[in-house]
Amino acid sequence: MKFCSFHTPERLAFGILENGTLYDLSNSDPNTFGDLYALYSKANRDPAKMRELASSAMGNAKRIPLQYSLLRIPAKPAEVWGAGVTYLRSRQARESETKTKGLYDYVYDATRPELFLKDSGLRCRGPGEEIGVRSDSTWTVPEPELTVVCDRDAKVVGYTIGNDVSSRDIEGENPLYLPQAKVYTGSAAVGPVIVTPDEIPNPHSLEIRMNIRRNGKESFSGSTNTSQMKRSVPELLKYLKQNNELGNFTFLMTGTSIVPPDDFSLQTGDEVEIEIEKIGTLTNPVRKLSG
Ligand code: DO4
Ligand code: MG
Repeated sequence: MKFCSFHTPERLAFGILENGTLYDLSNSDPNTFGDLYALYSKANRDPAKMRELASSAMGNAKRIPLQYSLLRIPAKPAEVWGAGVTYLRSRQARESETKTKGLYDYVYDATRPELFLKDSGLRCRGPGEEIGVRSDSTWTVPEPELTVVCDRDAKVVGYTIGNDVSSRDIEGENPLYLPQAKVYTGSAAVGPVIVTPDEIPNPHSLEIRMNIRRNGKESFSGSTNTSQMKRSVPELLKYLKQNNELGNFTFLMTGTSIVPPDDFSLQTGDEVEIEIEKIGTLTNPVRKLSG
């Protein structure tokens, strides 16, 4: 089941995307279906019960043909976390960009993964919304990442697509600048839907593709598969939840393995399209920030 949020002429609706149709569940019963959290609470935090409630409401739901521009962020993240250097390709890219050699080689092989707080819920964008490039960065790239949505016990609620937009020049200058390279206005995007785990029994075999368009033409494209990830989703969640209060719903980006060439940097007007098998496509325009 693919949960989503979308605009209707009346309000922001919550529902399901199935075969090109949006089912407006909140139209029938706003108490149960106001948003993903309302449904989750009504289902006593039981994912199977959530699906059961949602499927039984689909029959009476208002149906709207899908238009991508209607989609909004599928659920408000309590926080967005990132995992880093989970793929060999990321390790190579980080080691080549950094002045502090050896750190990323170390973390790739270490028992403890790299986890960082990407956003407290303020800076994360949904489908179609602008992602940012810092005004003081000359080398900024998108990072297409399978993103896990979990509850406060780190139980998986679903999967979505994440873009961990990052300033490679700032992190490359000094690893202690990581928060500035990773956390700023429009530095994250997630969506367009949250897919329940029954549709993705194995998150470690999903194709990921990224396309960047500039002036109407493809300027970069690349692909990978989550089977290349060194860490597992349960392993990352285990570290995320240890001695750490989590909110409903915490989004965890699981790391990148698609890296554009070193002379590529995002600029205003670019459009980043990330597709993950069984989830869909997340598209965001880019804007260089001022100030
Ligand atoms: O250490 C930097 C983080 C790397 C990252 O975000 C990734 O591998 O996806
Ligand atoms: Mg990343």
